[in-house]
Parts: sequence; C-alpha cells; structure tokens
Amino acid sequence: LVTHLGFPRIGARRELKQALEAFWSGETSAGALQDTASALRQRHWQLAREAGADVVPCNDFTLYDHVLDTAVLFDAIPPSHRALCEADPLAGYFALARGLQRDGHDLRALEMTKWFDTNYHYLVPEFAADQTFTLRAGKPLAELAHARALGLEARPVLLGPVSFLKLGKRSDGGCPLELLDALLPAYAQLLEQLRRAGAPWVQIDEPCLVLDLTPQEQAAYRRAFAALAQADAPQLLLATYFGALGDNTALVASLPVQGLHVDLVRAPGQLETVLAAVPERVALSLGVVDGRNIWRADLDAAVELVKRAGARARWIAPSCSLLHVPVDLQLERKLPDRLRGWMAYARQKLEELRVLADALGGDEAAREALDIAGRARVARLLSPMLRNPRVRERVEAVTPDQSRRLSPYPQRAPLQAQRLQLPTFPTTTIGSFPQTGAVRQARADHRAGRIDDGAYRAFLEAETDRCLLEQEALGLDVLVHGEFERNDMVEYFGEQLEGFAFTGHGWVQSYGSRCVKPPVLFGDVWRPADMTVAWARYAQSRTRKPVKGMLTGPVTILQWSFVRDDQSRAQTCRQIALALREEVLALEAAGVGIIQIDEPALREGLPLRRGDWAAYLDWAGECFRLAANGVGDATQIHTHMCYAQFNDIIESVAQLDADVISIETSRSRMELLDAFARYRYPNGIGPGVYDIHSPRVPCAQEMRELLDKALDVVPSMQLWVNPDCGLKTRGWPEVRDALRAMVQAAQGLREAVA
Ligand code: THG
Ligand code: ZN
Repeated sequence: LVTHLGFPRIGARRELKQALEAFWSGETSAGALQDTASALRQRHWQLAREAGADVVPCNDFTLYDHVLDTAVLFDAIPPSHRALCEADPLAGYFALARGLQRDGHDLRALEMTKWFDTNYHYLVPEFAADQTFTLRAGKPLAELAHARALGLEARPVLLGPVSFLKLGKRSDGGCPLELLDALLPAYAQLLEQLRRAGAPWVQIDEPCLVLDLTPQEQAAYRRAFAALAQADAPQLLLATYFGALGDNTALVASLPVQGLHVDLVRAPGQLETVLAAVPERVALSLGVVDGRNIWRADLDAAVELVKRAGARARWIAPSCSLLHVPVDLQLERKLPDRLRGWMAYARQKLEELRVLADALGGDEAAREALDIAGRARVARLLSPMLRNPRVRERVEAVTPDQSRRLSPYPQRAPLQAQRLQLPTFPTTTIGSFPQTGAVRQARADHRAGRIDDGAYRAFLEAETDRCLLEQEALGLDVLVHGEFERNDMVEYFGEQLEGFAFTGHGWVQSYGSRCVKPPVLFGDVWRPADMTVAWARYAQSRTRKPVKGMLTGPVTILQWSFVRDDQSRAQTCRQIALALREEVLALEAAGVGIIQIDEPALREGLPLRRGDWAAYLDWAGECFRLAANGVGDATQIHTHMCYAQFNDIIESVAQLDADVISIETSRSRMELLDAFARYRYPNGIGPGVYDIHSPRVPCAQEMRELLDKALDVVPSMQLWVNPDCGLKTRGWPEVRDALRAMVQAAQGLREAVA
C-alpha cells in the first residue's frame, strides 16, 4: 500500500508563495491566505488518494515552517513574542518567522538553520531554562477535521519530541533535552486528542535517529516513547530518514511503536538489519523512491527490496518527505523531452509508487509500466549525453600541486597588500545587491523576447554603474558589480556550463515563501566559454577601486543542484571544479585582482555521521582548492560561507587557504567567534556584522560592538568588515542605511586603533 511522509506545500505554481507575499504586503486578508492553504491541502490529499493511499498524511502542511509550527503547538514562544502571539496568533507566528518592525513592534526573527543536509531552512526553537509546554492543538486538529470532512482517513504528521528539542536551543545555552520530561505530558495529551478526533495513526518524525547519538540521547528516546506508549494514543508510525539507523537500530527496535519508516534510498543495506532487529508486530514503511532527487526510480530494485521484506512491508513510500523535490513534472515545457522522460517530481513519484504497488499485486498493465520505467532508466545510464571523454581525461590528469597556492599566506599577503592598497579593516559586501522589481522585470522581458540583447545589456550596465556609484558614495573599499545579470547563484553558472539542464517549474521551498530552482546536473560538466569575465571587466573599467570577481564554488554548485546518481558526488564535483578553475584563470588573465568563490553550502554538505566527515572534507576541500588555487600570489582569493556552525570544521575551512573568508554570524550572535577563540584562523576573516535576513537595520554602534568582540579573537591585520550575506533580497533604502552604518563602524574602529 502506498503512502508518503509529506508533500511539498508551496504548490505546483507556487500558490502558497503568492498568497503569503500578498498577505504580508497587506493586499489580501488572512482569510484569503487560509483559503489558498486549504485548497493546496485538499489537492495534495487528492494526489495521495489517486496514488492509492488509504490514509493520507495531514499536518505536513505549514504556512511557513513545520519546526516553527511545532514550537507554537507546544507554546514554546520566547517571552518577547508572547503578547503578540496571544493577541494575534497569525501575526505572532509570522513575527517569529520573519521579525516585525512595525506598528510599535521591534521583534526579531528566530534563528534559521539548515534542515539536516538539505537546502531547506527551519526556524530554531528557543527554549527558556525553565521552559514549560502547553498544548495548543488547533492546527493539527483542524487539518485532521478538514481531511475527515472530505471523507478521508488521515494520519497527522508530528515532529517527534526528541528531534524537536534537539533541533532547538536553550537561551541559557543548556541542553534542550533536559526539557523532555516537561514536554512529554503535552505530547501525550496531543496524541490522545488526535485519537479522539479520529486519527487511526500518527506519524512521528524522528530524523535524529539517523545521527550519532550519545547514550543520554538514546536514553531520552527510550523515556520519550515509553511515556507516549502510556497515552491513549493512535498507532504510532515512527519515521526515520536521511540515512541508516546504524548503531541506533537496536534502540529503535526496542521502542514501543506500531510502525516504522526506514530510508532505503540513502541506506538500502539497512533492510536486512532492520528486518532482523525489529519485532514482527511492527508494520514497516519502506522508503524506496528517492525523496531528495528528481530521477525516475529504479523500480526493479524497489521490487527486490519490497519482496525481501515480504509480509513485513505494510507500506511503500518515498524515502523522506517530498518537500525536497518540485511538485509536478507535467508543467515542464522547457526541458528537452529526452531528459523529461528520465525525471519524476513529487506527483510523479506518487505515481511510481502506485505502479510499484500494482505490479507487486500482479497487475499486468503495471508490469508493463515497470518495464517501460526500467528501459527509460537504462536509456539514461547509457546515453552519450552523459559522457564526454575529454572531461574524464582531464579529471584523471589532475595532479596534487594544481590544488596548492604557489606560496604560503604569509608570503602572499604582502604582495596582495601592495597591489590592492587597502586600509586596515577593509569594508566590502558579499556580492549581490537588491534584485529590485525592475531588475526581475527586465530579466523576464528579455527571456520572453520583449526586449532584445542590446537593450537588456544596456539596462544591466546602467544598474551596475548605479550600484558602483552607490558603493563609492558609501565609502566601501572593495566593490562588487552587484550581480544584476544573475538569477540564482547556482542557476546562473549551470546555465553556462555543459552537462546541466534547466527546468521551468522545478521550484523547491528554501524557507517560508522563498524558493530555489535547482539545475539538473545530468552529464559531464565543462565550460564552453567565459562565464563572468565580461561583467567583471566592465565593472572594473568603471571605477578605480578594486572590484571583486564573483563565482559560486564547486561544492555549492553540486549541493544546490539535482545531481546525477550514476557516479560519486566527489567525481561530479571534480568536474565542476575544473570548469571553475578555467574561469578563475580567465578572470585573473583579465586583470581581476580579487576573486571570490562562494561556498555557502560547504557546511550543509557535511555527512550526517561523523565517521563520514573526513572523506567528505577531503574531496570537498580538494575541489575548492582545485578551482581556486591556480592563481598567482598577488591575486587575492575570497570565499564566503553561510549558516555558522563552523566550530567543528574550522580546520578544514582554514585548509582551503583562501586569503579572506566572510562568514555569516549575526543571527547566531557571534557564536562563531568561540571557534576562533579556540583555533587561531591564519588568514583574513570577515565575520558578518549585521544580519541581512532581517529588515532591521542596526546602528553603527551595534556593529562596532560586534567588531570589538571580533578583535578579541582575530588579529587586527586579519579583520574585514562586511554584512553577513548577499543583499539581493533586501531593498535599497535599508541597504544604504546599513552599509553607511557599517562603513562608519569601520572608520570608528580605525580611529580607535590608530
Ligand atoms: N541559491 C540556492 N540555494 C540557496 C541560496 C541561494 N540556499 C541558501 C540560501 N541561498 C537561501 N536563500 C534564498 C534567498 C532568496 C531566495 C531563495 C533562497 C529567493 N528566491 C526567489 C523567490 O522565491 O522569490 C526566486 C529566485 C529566482 O527568481 O530565481 O529570493 O541563493 N540555490
Ligand atoms: Zn551567505
């Protein structure tokens, strides 16, 4: 029988995005937003029914983020936001998600961070040391009631108590799991209410069960599920995904649950151990269709897995929530037909499961469909479109010295200083400037053929000129061209590299209403022509200040694309790195003195198990160095990384040997600097001095205080001053105010030190 763990909530045509943004801008009412949400849920249930699901998941929908929903569900609301959450729950909810600086409010947003090793961001729950939890079960009960009113049996999806606490943080820095005993009664109460409201099953997501757990954390799981088993609860389907249970298998097998979902795409090998360890009374849900990638499934392999599980297999499902793939391939017009025939989005993945279920049931038509799917898969794997012998030869021929700079940093730094003539505490930005409505409109007009290449280029030149003038007027030291010619930082490069394809509707939620459209990396990667040289050269010709050349690094391009599954990620990444290396050398040859190679996704790509870290950091670091380190000593390499939590990989980051690194820090309040207190970072570093994800503009004094703190752990000759990320999502007025304050803070610091 088919099921799934969660469906993308953004909508095939991003209906939720439009509804949210219209509501936030005051154009529409809360009622209109709720109507859109309700229509999306209903449509997604319908798709699950069509795939043959007898019980559909509910409460997998959210207006912004399911972790935030869980915090609100148990009333884990920071004191600052409590009054608004009580007076106007919806306004309070969005204030937690996005901050609120209007109508006399000055509320910050919760910290945002990556959901496991995905490009989805969740909001980090914040607990007090003496946090109490009160059940506010409105949302899951309402979604359950909605499904039942439509005549559907529904299975509410909940984030499990241990993962919920572990993904959050305590404002006093203490261990959130100490709050487990306080949380469990509210959790048990929720299960009872859901049972009384007619839920036959509840899905409890515990993705933390695929991580390395301490004995204390394992004990927390035992305590939590023992407590839930005492409740008058529906049957519990414990959902694990993103990896193997591994050394947590015995723990999981001992938990008193009625169902267990395991990820057999990331970890097909765990089927045997799970079958052996888990008691027969536990119904299994087998995650056999990849919820993280867009290729059609290997249904023959899936059949084998399901057969091996025999009578133990109660459900077949995607490996994880379908949140991480786009909604409906049927909308795609842009893709070459050949490629489209190789792919499946969320809706098609449900159809694949249906075919699989029918074929297992002996249905003849389904067996034929299975054959067709098998042939499509083989056609992809054997396609000449996937291979370019020259690319393979070049990857084979790479030598270790190609990934090392000519001289060590202490010898390069003075050469760069002499060339660039920068003040101490140089100011710069991360690269992008506001993508205004006019910029997006011009791009859309150009794509649709409403304006020609010449007119579009003239528009972009004018935007770039204006941006450079703004930066000069603000007094920034190292300028950027503003990236008006780019859509997404990964899409832009993918479009210019061979081996990538582009979708029209391949949107995946990144956070809240924000989406990304990951390129499809299907074949060997190479660079047919310069990608960024013309804009870098143009910008440098318009100013006497140094302008950085801007590239996205190989690991990030890999991480933020849907990549081929017929060779290792490391191998694919090396091909991207070689293509980028050519671009770096072309920029250098064009006279660009500073080249920034962003790797915001380096941390996110870190494997979930510590035992796999070294191998990843090895090839990921090698790929960055291969791309960056072909340049001469006087060329300055910058890199940028997001999402803090670098404390445990700081040495690998240092080994990239970039001359300057800028790091996002603000939302986690300079926690990063702890890492630098312990480890003396050898090269230049710019810890972000303000949070670009929030519309709040801090004053110069506030930024100066952060810089003073940074100077406690970073030598003054190494410290750069910059925002914590690119500015593309912000508006010009706030960008101007913020950068003015930032330059002022740097100047104040220079005077104080002099
Ligand atoms: N590109 C990709 N992934 C990312 C980022 C990125 N992941 C991490 C971080 N940056 C996420 N941040 C954002 C910020 C803005 C948007 C998306 C992710 C965004 N998206 C537009 C939207 O939803 O309206 C659509 C973008 C477009 O028009 O192409 O604004 O930078 N890959
Ligand atoms: Zn960033």
